[in-house]
Amino acid sequence: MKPSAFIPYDYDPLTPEESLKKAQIFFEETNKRRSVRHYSNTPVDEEVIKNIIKTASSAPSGAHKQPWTFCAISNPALKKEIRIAAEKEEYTNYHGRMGDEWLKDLEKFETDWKKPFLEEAPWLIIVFKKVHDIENGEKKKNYYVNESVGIASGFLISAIHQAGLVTLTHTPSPMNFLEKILERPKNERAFLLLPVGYPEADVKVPKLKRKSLEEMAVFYK
Ligand code: IYR
Repeated sequence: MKPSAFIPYDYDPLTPEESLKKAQIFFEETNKRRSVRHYSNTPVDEEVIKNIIKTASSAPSGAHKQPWTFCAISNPALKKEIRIAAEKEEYTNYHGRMGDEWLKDLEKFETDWKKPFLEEAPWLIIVFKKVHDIENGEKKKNYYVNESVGIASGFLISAIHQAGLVTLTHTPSPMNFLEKILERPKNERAFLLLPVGYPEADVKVPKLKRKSLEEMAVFYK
């Protein structure tokens, strides 16, 4: 296949002042995002979910392979099946598989093996990574799959937040039950599960402190 033709970049220039203002505003908005574990049953329009997913798929990826599939689930029976299977794994995780240090690190989040949000949230988005592609029955390489799908998941979380919704990065482990329940093709592996919806009224989140710039960045001038 020939490389695609180059086209002019659709670029909207900003003044340095506008740039600073927008960077500050985006930080303030993004910094308000929190992982939320309790959802209201208020429905979310499928069109919103479609736009959120399109944003995620606009992320950069190795050789522009876009090695991902986003499964959006609102079907209550399917959500229930996923909850039952996730709780089975999480029960084992919380009763030995995670180990004492891990359980201690999680104490402040008050999580446990029960995952009601998997049924309460109006949508579950499950991100699958494609370890390789299949074209006409032939294996085709994908590159930097974990990095690419991780970046797309970041875009997804930002899009959810921008749309006034909340989510949580849920990683039941192992996650291969999702491939079976959703009958995904052999080249797809579950990467991340995100419940999406509105927060339950008066929901509380853990009191956390984010690292200061000095603690997490180094400038070489
Ligand atoms: N997957 C489990 C445990 C868990 C692990 C980490 I690291 C967290 O930050 C939170 C939870 C669960 O979802 O409960």
